[in-house]
Amino acid sequence: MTDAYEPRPEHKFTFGLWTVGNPGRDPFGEPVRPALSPVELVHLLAEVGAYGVNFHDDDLIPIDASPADRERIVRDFKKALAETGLKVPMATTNLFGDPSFKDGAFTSNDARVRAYALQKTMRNIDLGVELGAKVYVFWGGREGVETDASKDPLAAIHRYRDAMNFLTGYVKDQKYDLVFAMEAKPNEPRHDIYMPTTGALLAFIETLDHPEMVGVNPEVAHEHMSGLNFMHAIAQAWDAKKLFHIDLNDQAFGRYDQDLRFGSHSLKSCFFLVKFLEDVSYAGSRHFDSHAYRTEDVAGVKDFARGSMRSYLIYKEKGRRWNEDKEIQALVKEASAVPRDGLPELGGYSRATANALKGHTFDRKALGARGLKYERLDQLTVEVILGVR
Ligand code: DIG
Ligand code: MN
Ligand code: MN
Repeated sequence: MTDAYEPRPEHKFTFGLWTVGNPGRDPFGEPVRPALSPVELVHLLAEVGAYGVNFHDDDLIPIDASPADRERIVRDFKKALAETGLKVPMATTNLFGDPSFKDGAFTSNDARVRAYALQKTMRNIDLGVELGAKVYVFWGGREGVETDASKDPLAAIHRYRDAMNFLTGYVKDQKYDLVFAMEAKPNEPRHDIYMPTTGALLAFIETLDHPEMVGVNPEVAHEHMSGLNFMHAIAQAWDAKKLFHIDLNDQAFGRYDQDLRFGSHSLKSCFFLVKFLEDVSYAGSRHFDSHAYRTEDVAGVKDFARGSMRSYLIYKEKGRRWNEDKEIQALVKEASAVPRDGLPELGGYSRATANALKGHTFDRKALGARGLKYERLDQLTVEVILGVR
């Protein structure tokens, strides 16, 4: 069945090898699905209509692969990309799986681990660029503590900054066409992860040597874990010109990282997120960092991938309907259409404006008495989402 919600390359839907390749292991159970090879995963993503595939170094090349194995794997991966036309927009390093990173990578107390993390990252930056990546993601899943007795947070921040500065220096030295996107998460697997939110990362990025090379890769689930409004985080990143990538999925508030299929739980927040991305013409990848339920077989994994893209496109259509709904737009306009009351023109500071404002008489009671019709506006919004408008 083909309809308006079929994925096309211009939608830039991407998945990580680790998402559709997730075997269904969880803290309480063993894998339920066979391990698929990167080549099989590329063909699976092509079959469901994805635009691109992303990878951690270890997803593609096992950490203990021989040089000959590495060469064969990369050759076969490139062949599958050529056969399917799939792109590789993003790459990232697994600095969280191997036991050597158990106390962090860039922020580890062990200088040898910090150095190994730089080596591992540089090597995969090389491979990512070779495969066409233009964005390199940094998720500091192990950059944190179980006890603050173990690490001075200032030392951790300085080490993080040193690592990011070294790696932007490497990219400049190599003359790579590559930007970095840092991804926040408040906890899991560490008890507390440094720079826990997108907002915290936006502040950290400004302290780097080359902040122009570094943006953010916000993930729905990770802001939701902190009980935050994800679309607001995206808007702030967009305003700061730092939305270099995005991890789409879904998540119940206050739970462990569920990495649910996009749009499957928080319908209203996903609606406003997609509407925002489309309203501002976000041109980056729509990357799904999520996985199928543990109940699913490989056919179910394809359902998960198709559903992720289809839901995005349905929300996109709902956003268009909201933007074109005459009653909704009239209420939106009315909310800001207020009498001037002789109010001085606001804008940049001037002494004249300050004096006029200080001298102005406000009818505070009238300001507070005004009904804003947001109940009606939200009801109409919900009706668009539910498909009755
Ligand atoms: C977790 O949400 C992280 C890892 O999946 C990966 O390093 C990054 C890239 O999307 N997200
Ligand atoms: Mn996640
Ligand atoms: Mn992610």
